[in-house]
Amino acid sequence: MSAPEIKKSILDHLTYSIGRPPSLASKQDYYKALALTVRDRLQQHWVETVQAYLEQDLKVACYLSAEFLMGPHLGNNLLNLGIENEVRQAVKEMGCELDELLAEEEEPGLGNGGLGRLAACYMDSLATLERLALGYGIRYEFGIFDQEIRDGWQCEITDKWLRSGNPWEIAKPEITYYVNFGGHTEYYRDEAGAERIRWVPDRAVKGMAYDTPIQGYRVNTCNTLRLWSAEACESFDFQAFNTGDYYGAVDDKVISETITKVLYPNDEPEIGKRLRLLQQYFFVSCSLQDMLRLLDAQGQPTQRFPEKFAVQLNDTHPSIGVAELMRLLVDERRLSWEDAWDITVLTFGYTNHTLLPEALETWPLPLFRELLPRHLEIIYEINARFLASVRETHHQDDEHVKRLSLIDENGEKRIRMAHLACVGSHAINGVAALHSELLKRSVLKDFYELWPERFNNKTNGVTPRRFMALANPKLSELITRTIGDGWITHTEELRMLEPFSEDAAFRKEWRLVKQSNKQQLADYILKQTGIELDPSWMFDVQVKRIHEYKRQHLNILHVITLYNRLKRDPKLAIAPRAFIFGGKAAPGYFIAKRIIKLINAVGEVVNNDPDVNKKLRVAFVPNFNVQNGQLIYPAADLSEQISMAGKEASGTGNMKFTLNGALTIGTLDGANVEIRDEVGEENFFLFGLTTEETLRLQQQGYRPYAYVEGNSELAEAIRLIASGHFSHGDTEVFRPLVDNLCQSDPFLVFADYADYIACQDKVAGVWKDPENWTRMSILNTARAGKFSSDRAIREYCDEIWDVRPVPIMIKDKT
Ligand code: GL2
Repeated sequence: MSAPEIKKSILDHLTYSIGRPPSLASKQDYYKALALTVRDRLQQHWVETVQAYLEQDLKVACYLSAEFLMGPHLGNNLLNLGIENEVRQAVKEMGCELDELLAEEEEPGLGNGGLGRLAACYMDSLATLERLALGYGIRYEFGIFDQEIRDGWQCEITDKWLRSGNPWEIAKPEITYYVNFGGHTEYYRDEAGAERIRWVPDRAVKGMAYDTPIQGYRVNTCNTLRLWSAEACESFDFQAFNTGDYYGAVDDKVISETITKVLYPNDEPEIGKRLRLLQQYFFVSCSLQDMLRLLDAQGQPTQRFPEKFAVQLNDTHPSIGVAELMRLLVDERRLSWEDAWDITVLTFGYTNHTLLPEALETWPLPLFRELLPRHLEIIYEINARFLASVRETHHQDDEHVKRLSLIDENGEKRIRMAHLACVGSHAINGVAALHSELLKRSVLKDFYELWPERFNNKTNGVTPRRFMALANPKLSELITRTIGDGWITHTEELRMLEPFSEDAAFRKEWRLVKQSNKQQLADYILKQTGIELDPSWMFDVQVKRIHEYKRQHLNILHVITLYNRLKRDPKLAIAPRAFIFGGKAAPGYFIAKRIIKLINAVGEVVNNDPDVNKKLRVAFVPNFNVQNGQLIYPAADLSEQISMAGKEASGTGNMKFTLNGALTIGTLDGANVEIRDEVGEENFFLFGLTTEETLRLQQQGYRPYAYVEGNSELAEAIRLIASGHFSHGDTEVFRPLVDNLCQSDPFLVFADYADYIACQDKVAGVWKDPENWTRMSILNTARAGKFSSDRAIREYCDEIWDVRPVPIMIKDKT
């Protein structure tokens, strides 16, 4: 597509789609007209991709996820189509700057963090690797809240991402499904006289599809992200309307539409809310009905379902799908239980994303019975057959059987969704080597002993398109100029950079790129916070959700330690550092919100104290999201991956930093272990207890206060926080945090403090030798190829889904 063609299309869209003469058009209008221009192009690829699916007997990967954290579409689509230069020129001729139009896009924040962003990276890789795929999820009207910082505290602002419309999606009112809730079940006799069960629901909502095209990088494959939006079945209950109950009549509509209103903003812990279960069932039912419709449309028998669809459960959130597919096959399609079960298990794969016990989803039985009475019966039946087979073939004792059961009978009875997912899937995986091993040893041990062959590891990955080529154009240009552009789709080629780590001229260019990225971030931070950062300082960055296990408070204890050292001796020669934090806390997470307040409070004191602020600064970047993440990862020197060992399933931010040449200070947790293996232990700053050591320490009876007594720097830091030094004399505000650490410290912050500080001192030493630091930085990028989502998706496709590449030909390029 040439610049003149693009220009013409933008003008056409201004006139015909938006209805504004160019002289009156705002930046937002231009952005939309450009987005529609790009979308037209995607649609051509999309039609050909769908055509290929219809003409050939192909298998599709269906990724079921309650979250898709896509990030802005425009920049990514221009990159993947390879038309950025033409577009830049076209809009310039119309008096616009492309960067200004890019800034007009509201980020679709339909996810909380790593899990939702992983789904988005996987969609990018599936299309780029030319694998047919459908992403199925929820079109939340309000995504993750916008975070503002007021007086150091997090404030949550409703995310109205749809307020100016969404040019990337296409509403498909013809693709709708009914989803039932509530009511009861009853026996009846079918035409042949056989006794069957039917569900008599007392409510229904309609799910409508909104499709977003997902374009692969420089290929013709364009897949679909299909998000479901809930609507009332009828606008009014006319019965109620006619009898004068107007408000009662709209009530049903209001309740139905509530289902997809808002994303639950909790990153990990279980919430157990009724509306959340409704959301899960709603999108899963729509998605499975959609697959069955596609199967029928191709004239395929139901038995072929697993040959046509590989359905991946992104955590347990969609795991009700196991019971729903059984219901659709047995009740609606009248398959035998045995046939339906074979189909179900062959179809599903389950990815576990967390070991945190409080995050493992369970639903109270009464709630389940009230909303999904038929599914409860089906789960009972699955459980009865499963436990009978366990008793029979594995001779398990009662205790064992109890532990395996889909129903937790300790206290209030609850359905264990992870167990349902395990029983209903032929493949079960963790998201990093360590995590997959720990799964087998802890939460899923009994299932591993039963079916070791179902367990496997799929280490996470991130897309190098968005997180390198798009986010870090300068580094990408340097790399491409040096080793060619093959790395964008074959990140293992980054290895070719290794010898250049010994080339002083190359190192200088590498440093200049980093410097320029840091300047850009410093400008952004100044604008957002008023805090000035010097790009020649070390940028020490921790961005991720705020959670105790991720230990942002360990990081801030290091800041306070350096502050104390400088206060004691203002002439102390320490390497100047900017500590940059970012991340949202779940609105109801009391301690996490106090950690944000502490970071800002320490920042206020440090940044305003002339004794220290020439060597230390602290900035909290508000509203960490995909968009500003793209500014942050390329500007980091040091990546903080300091979770307590055994708690972070994988992490994916760690990979984004490494690919962009940051060095990591980290524990042996999640994918850090593999990052260190790849980049070499000499290029990684390791500290902290191992998983085994944390378990041992906690078993022995951990006494956090002993560590305070044994370490004067730690004692001083804690004393300062407690004394109100960072809170204008207020000794109450941080008391819950201090008490929690001193009395229980569930994530072993104190136990790891001394080793962390020693390691940070080592970091500071290495930083003093810029040539060596740069050498290490280059080697980090060069050896991080494994962490591309392309590698991860190839493994899923080859080892779990059996989904092959299908090159798409464009027949009629007009
Ligand atoms: C998470 C894990 O915490 C994180 O370590 C992992 O990288 C991602 C993706 O696999 O999944 N699990 C989870 O519930 N959330 C995550 O980010 N929210």
